[in-house]
Amino acid sequence: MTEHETRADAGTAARREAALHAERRLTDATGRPFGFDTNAIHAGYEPDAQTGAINVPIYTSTTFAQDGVAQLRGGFEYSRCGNPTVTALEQTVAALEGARFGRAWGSGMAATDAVLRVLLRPGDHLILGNDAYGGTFRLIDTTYREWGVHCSVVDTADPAQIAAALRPETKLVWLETPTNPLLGITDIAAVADALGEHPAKLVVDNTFASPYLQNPLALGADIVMHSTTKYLGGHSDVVGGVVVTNDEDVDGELLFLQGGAGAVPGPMDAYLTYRGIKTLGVRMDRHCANAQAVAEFLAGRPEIAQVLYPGLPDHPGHAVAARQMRGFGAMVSVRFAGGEAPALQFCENTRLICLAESLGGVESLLEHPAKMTHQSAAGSALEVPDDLVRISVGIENIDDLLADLTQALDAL
Ligand code: P1T
Repeated sequence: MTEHETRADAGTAARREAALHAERRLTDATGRPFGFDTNAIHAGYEPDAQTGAINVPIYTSTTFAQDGVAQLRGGFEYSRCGNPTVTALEQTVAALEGARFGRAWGSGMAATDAVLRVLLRPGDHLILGNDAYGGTFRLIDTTYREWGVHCSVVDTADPAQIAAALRPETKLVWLETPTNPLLGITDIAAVADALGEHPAKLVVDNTFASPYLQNPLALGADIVMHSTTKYLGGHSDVVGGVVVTNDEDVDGELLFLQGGAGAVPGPMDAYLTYRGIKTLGVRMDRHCANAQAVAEFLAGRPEIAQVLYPGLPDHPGHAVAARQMRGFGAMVSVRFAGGEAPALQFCENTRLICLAESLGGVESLLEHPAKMTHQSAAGSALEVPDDLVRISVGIENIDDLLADLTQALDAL
């Protein structure tokens, strides 16, 4: 949408934009599709025609000169409604998710809010997984509830529960897989089947997997949301969100909201995220290998009652994860045999692994969800146990990580 188009024009604008975003996955001269890493590096941007700049410039311009009244030179008018650096990010994530359309937002929560605002009206109903980021639950349980939206919370690992919760006014099913923070796994294709002909949209928050490990659109999801603050950015230095879809009507509404409500990223933030994505594949390989080693190590420690990691064969979602993911991710949660006290103490005992919220950066972090990221879910169906510690396993030397975990457990 451009600054002066009305909401009704947004569909037309979306179709024009579609040409920019369509079929972003690249092929070589013979038509052979390039692999993930090649797309991550090249899909969003070609060297600048004028200067040959290998990297997308950080277009700090708020506005763009017009060749005549309402005649846009390069498709850009005003940076709230479109910016070339932001477009490079959107095209890259769309390519990596196999989507026609991608829209970037100022945070993951802004992306979530945009999807909810596009799909829901007062009196509507949505279905939410019983384990999800606390901020997602909080937004639905406050702003959207006050707006007259009804929510059913179900275990999305059991698609029959979703089918049973569907109502005529259900507009969307929102799920995470793996979930935050309990690392539950949902069979995305089975949920898409359970929805059948029901018009509710299936939305997957793919933040924990990243597009390198899982592509929900190919499994039947309608919309994929990412907090790019995590693995896509990858360096804990930029907050952002992206929504991708093949649904032109949904994308038209998202495009309208970008310009109409304005929760878009700035060009510097978009660039940092875009830059991070170039190394997503190599980072995720190391993240996954380190996480598997951390999970196996923790499973052998007497202080730990349970390790929640889909890469462990005894995880209830292991078989589904092995089928729908290319790796098991790098989030590992543990429940302490001694309850909350050792869990809290452990969080303060690690030295290399930093006590902090967030995840997906190169550095390992850990946190206590019940008192930190998921505090707003206390007393709800999404409440998390107080003996739980969540670890975002980074890409440091694995011996150093295991040594830190060892000393932190030994000191309990
Ligand atoms: O923080 P933000 O970029 O706004 O993204 C929100 C969000 C959405 N979805 C998932 C699965 C998330 O994990 C998050 C953010 N999560 C944290 C900050 C956290 O520590 O869990």
